[in-house]
Amino acid sequence: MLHSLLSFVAITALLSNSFVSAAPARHVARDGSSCTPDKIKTRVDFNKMPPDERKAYTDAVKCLMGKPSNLDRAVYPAATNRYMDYAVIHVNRTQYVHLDAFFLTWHRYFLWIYENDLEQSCGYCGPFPYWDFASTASDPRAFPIFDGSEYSMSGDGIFNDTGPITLGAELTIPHGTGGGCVTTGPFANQVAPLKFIDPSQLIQGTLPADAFAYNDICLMRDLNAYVSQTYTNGTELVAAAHATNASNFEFLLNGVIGSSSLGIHSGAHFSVGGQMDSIHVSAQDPVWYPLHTMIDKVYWSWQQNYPELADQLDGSTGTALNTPPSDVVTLDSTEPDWGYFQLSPIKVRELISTTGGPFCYQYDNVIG
Ligand SMILES: [Cu+2]
Repeated sequence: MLHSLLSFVAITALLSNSFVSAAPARHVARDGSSCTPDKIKTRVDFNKMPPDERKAYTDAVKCLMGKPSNLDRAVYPAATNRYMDYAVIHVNRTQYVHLDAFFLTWHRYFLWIYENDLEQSCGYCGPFPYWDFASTASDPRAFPIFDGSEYSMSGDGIFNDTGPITLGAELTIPHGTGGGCVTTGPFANQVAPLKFIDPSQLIQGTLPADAFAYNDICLMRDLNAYVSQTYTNGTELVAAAHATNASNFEFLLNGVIGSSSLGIHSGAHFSVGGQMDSIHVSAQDPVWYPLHTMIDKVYWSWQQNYPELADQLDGSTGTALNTPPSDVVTLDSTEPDWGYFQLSPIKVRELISTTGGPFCYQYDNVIG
């Protein structure tokens, strides 16, 4: 155990250094004080966007995939382009920003950086979409987002029935309708070079030694209506948007890892399958962004419904399952970094409001 902890510290230090030496980002955070009604941006449901707007969004994502990486390819062979830089940074910070008190605000800012990058690097000027996975819970394949057309986020993986999927000692789910490579839509035959990292890695607190190696693996999906009907339906989302406090909210979102209590967040991931089944490497699938924007919408809705609870944290620490042990996170804690996209340290309290600090956005409606 000591050995693995030490190597984890060493790997982390090595990675942090190479982030610092990478080229600076072009992204400039906005001044929250200037977030006036005429400047605020509104995020919308992908399925309700007109087809040409959906395509403009996926075109911008593909544009990012065509931009060079700013990471050191010797350290991060999987960072094949700027889009993959985000996925690599997400893997690198996974232990610090999941199943802990940084989860909601760290991801909120990660999405904001990505949204701004689509604008500034790829000229995207449409709205930033979320995937309302409650509205598609009956059967995700039946909606525009996964219909596999050029106006979708690509479809299901090709069918490969490998039997029921074991997600933990207490949880096995039926196989979905895919299981193989994604071969339709804008992201057909995309390579997802970060190999699968098992969520149980969070319990050890380490990354595999070859976590950032390049692998010639296709993007895979296994859309799963059983999972969406069970874990991401409208009742579950309304309950979360009306959680009585931050720890109850966190429980409804994230459940208990390894148990049959999956929660909305993991439920949404497992309803897509493939790389999305890995907390670490899931950001390789472009649908990760609309999915996490929906998680942020649930968070925003809860904050809107209960303004008096909006800046409450759940009392947990700054590491997944408190591994390695860390301090309880407060509003004055400094967020784990976002690699080279971060220009200066940011405190949790700066990321609580979507119309303060660096942010200036809202959602088209409140859940609840
Ligand atoms: Cu994440």
